[in-house]
Amino acid sequence: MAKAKKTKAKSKAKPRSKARPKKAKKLAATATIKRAAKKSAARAARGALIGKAAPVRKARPAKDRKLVLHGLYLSMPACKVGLMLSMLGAKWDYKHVDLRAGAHRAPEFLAINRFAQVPVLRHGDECVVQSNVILEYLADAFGKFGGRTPAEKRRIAEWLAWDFDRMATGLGMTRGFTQFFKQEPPVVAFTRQRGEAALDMLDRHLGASKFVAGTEPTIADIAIFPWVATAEEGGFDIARWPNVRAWAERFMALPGAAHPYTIMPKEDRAAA
Ligand SMILES: N[C@@H](CCC(=O)N[C@@H](CS)C(=O)NCC(=O)O)C(=O)O
Repeated sequence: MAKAKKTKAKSKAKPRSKARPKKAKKLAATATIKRAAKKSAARAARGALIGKAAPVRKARPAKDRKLVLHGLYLSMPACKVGLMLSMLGAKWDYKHVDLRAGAHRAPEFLAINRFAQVPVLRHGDECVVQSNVILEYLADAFGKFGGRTPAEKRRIAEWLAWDFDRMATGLGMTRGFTQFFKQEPPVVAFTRQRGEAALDMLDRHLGASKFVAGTEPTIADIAIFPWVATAEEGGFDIARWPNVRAWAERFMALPGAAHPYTIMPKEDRAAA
């Protein structure tokens, strides 16, 4: 009889343990999460009661955090960042990214830039991508070239948006199609016309403004300058736009400013 009971108990227990593991695991996990949440809420409450705030780590000053630019000297978006670093007087390491060899599609590069493009800027623990976003980031971090008032910052942001809309697709693409990726003539004619229209607009504006966003140089100038400095490689003769040319000369005279190819290393470099 006892044996029969045991067998019955066994046969009952078996299907239950077979059917439940997933559900049981889920329930156990939920219980663990709930317990952890309760514990941390209690900890926070205790801290609040005795006036203890969670410890806040003070960030080191921007100039003391290591800067590493991942780029390619032929890439004007990367050159914008090199130019900014140079004008900030910052020390920066440089990592050459060989786009032709597909280095930007390697898993370790994708881990720092999901868009698989140069530039990437590492600044201490931060990793920033998209050239104009990097310029804004650096202007904030170093308190230079970013404008002072909300109105100035907004004006600069307008120019940064225009820069990518017209300078990159006009001057940048025409240079790219002329030098690196040959395209059919109608495609090049389209981007060339776009570049010329952008230079017409910029020339009118610079006839009445010392720098792009006003009387002082800002990241708007830093974003636009590399396209103008290399415009000739796309077949644009900047002499046709005298105000742009005069502005480029004014810009080049600023401390740390130079032609992008002078500033950008061609291989890996550690800060001096
Ligand atoms: N909007 C991006 C554009 C960057 C970009 O176009 N980078 C090019 C080099 S100029 C690149 O990495 N191309 C590789 C690819 O797209 O496969 C930025 O401003 O950073």
